[in-house]
Amino acid sequence: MFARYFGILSACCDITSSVRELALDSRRGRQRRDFSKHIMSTITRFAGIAFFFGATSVAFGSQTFVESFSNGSNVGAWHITQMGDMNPSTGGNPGAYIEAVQFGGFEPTARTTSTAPNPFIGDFRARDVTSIGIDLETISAQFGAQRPLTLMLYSDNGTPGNPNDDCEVYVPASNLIPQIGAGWTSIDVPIPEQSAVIPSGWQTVSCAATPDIGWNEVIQNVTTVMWVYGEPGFFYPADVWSMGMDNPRITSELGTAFCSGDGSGTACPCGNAGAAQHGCANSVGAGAFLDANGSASVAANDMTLVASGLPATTSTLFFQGTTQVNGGAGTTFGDGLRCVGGTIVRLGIRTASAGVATIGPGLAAPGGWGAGQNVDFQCWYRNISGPCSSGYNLSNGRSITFAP
Ligand SMILES: [Ca+2]
Ligand SMILES: [Ca+2]
Repeated sequence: MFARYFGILSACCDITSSVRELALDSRRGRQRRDFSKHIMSTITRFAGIAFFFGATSVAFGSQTFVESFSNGSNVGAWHITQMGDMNPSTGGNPGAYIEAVQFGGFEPTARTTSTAPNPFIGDFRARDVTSIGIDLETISAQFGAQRPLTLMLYSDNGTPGNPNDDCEVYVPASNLIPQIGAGWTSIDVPIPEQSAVIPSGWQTVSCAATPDIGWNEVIQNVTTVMWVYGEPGFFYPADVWSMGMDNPRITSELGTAFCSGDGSGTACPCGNAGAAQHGCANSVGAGAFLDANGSASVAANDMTLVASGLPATTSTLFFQGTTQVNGGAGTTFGDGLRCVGGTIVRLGIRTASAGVATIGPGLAAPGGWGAGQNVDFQCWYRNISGPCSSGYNLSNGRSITFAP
């Protein structure tokens, strides 16, 4: 039965191609502080960075870039005091880290200083950035500090020579900065980058336009990331600090969802629209979601495909193609949309467990990917009691451009 349906699938040939590429758009920034507003607290603390590296995680498709500072590496040019920073090889979390000792200041800040394209800055919305994190340690201070940590995203708004249109958004932590002698503290903040309005708990600083416009400006063109010891709008006494930073990190979705049953493309066959980025609704909810974990590296060959929102124990066929059907909008097929066309490769059939099916890693050989190649993925699954009574449905598509 699978083969029969898949025969229909692979026989279809409405082909257009849409290659999506990440665009890192960064420009030279200028630091400016003009804090004026009180704030709320929404930073979410996870147990630690192990959260992001859990190989068995299936709920969050993602890739995380981490700067460990080993062997002198410092992507993004992270600094605390810039000129006075050191790079010890031990004592970090673990290994090497950035340390600044006995420096005076009101609000110590760990920040990126490179405006050349790098993983920490750019268009967070286009890249589907989902969280930013860091490990911080307060080694010593004269007075100590009872103040929150704040994540700030700064944009020069595309005009590095004109500070008048610069804009910042920030969200403070509910927790305080790492206390003296408490060791390393890991903090991760979700980034609601798809929100069209400024998310709850976030504020803007110095933006010329409304907070919603400022949010959209910054999130699509971040030129500096800052972790600030303090809360905007408050005054703090100068102190003499020793502190360290390690593992600044940024997590984004792997690949780009397309051909979703959420109304953004072709309408679902029987009015069964799904949730944002998901496939069309099925018998158990708002559609299946195809995501990817691992990396887009062909050499690492560690990408896995994860389909969630499936009927509990359904059979799921993962497949790939070379083109996106109907310009990426898809065409109706069964209870869902057919998204992937061109040269089809079946990657395998998996039985879902609790509505989740996973395939990979090790897919590079069967998939035949090469560096620079864009591949489109989708999954097809049985849904006997589905809303349109065809007996089967599909996930959203996911487009991934592979790297060496
Ligand atoms: Ca380290
Ligand atoms: Ca500017």
